[in-house]
Amino acid sequence: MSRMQRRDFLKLAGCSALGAVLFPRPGQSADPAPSASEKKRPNILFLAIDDLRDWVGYLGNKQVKTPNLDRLATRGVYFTRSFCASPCCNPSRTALLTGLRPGSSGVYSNGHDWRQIVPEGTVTLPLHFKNNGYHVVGAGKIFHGGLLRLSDWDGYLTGKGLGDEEDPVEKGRGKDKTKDGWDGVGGLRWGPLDCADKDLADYQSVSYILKKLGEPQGKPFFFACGLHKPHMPWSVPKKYYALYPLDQIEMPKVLETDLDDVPRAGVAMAKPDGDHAAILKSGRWKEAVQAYLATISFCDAMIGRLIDGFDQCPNKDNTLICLWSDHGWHLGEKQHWRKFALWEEATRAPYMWIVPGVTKPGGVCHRTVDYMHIYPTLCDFAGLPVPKHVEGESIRKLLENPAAPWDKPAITTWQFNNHAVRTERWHYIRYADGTEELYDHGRDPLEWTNLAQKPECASVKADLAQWVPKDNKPTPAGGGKTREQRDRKAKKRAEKPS
Ligand SMILES: [Ca+2]
Repeated sequence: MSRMQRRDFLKLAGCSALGAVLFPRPGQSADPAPSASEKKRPNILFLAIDDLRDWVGYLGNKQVKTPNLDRLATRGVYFTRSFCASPCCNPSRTALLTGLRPGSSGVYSNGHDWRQIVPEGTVTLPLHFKNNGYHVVGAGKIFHGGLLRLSDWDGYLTGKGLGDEEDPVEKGRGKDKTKDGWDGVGGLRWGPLDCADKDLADYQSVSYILKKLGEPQGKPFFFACGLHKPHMPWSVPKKYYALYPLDQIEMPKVLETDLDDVPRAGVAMAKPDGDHAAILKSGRWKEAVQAYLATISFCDAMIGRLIDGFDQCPNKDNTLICLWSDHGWHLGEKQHWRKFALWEEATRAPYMWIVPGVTKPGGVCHRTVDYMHIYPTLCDFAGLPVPKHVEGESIRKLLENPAAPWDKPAITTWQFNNHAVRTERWHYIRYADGTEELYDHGRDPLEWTNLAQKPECASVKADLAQWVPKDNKPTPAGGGKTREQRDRKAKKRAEKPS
């Protein structure tokens, strides 16, 4: 950047304090090569989406309408084989944000309070950036609901429904079906709402981050915006439902006998007698698919607002964007609904990076990555040391050149000692009881035929099994409940007349 460009940038930024970061102070060396501490560090816009599976236009889904995610994806590098560390909100986010895989932290489910469980000295991603001179601000769902630690942040948009509460009060989220405008089958909740976008919490999270982006910055910033949708309830303004007329919904391709070659441990995860049986009985499968699609498009509209606002932000040219969804979602494939399983639908999720000066527009990476690489990659770009406890490694080379060699599989863990290993061709699953599944994505992208028992696949399996995490902490005591949940339960019990 020339001196003139720097001056223009500062003027645009409306920020004299930033000069302290960019330029030597009087008395400091006039050497044009800045020292490490003076180097301009990139700002970070960290975007988390909840429960968005691979149903986005840019990954090839033909019916979903995601024009904003699609246009953002063209600006940098998007991944076609990106996988969560765990197919469940809390363990996925805890792994990504602490740098510890579920087996290393012992955080396996939504009830496990990471704040009580992770080893002492574990520094979260936001805290690490806060400790190293970044202005760290968040909104919405970054950590799983109720498990936010405010002291890790310089600022956070708090309040009911805005990321720090498990049960937000917003339209369509309440507990009363008639009054709160939702419908559904069993625990699957949805319904078109007669309200505006701004009545939903995600809208407020985006507005808050946009406001922050417009403010003068004295430090490099780390702004995190976590969108709740398309997490259930799939209750969004009715205009999003209107995008998907019921008679035009394309249903997921499902093989009725798909579970026949899945071991018992996998069938137990699928729970075919649960949500799927209820959906079949109700005859409302298509409506559920429509509702999920509508909610994705609402999420996409929020991403659109964010991009449009970001493009007006004075720091845009020195701000990298990292966008991820915490895991995928089943809509009846393998007679399974929701996440909570190790198959492709539950583990694959949208993931992209736009890094000024590093990624080139139109980059597509087909390498297998999981989210353990996010923490060290952000440290890499910010010039920060990577804390010792952080697993994973920087994917800078894939962002510079999406075709660069990469020999790491993506690894996903669900509950104690059940793991999936995904390479560009193979998907290997090993359950805690030792039973296995193996799918050849070269021939079977829908994972219908389990090859694990084929003698000719023994060596492939052995290669993949080497990647299965070996040291896995036991499930924490306490019935899988957070401390607050346990306290509440104990209080209730004490109040009960004997
Ligand atoms: Ca099958």
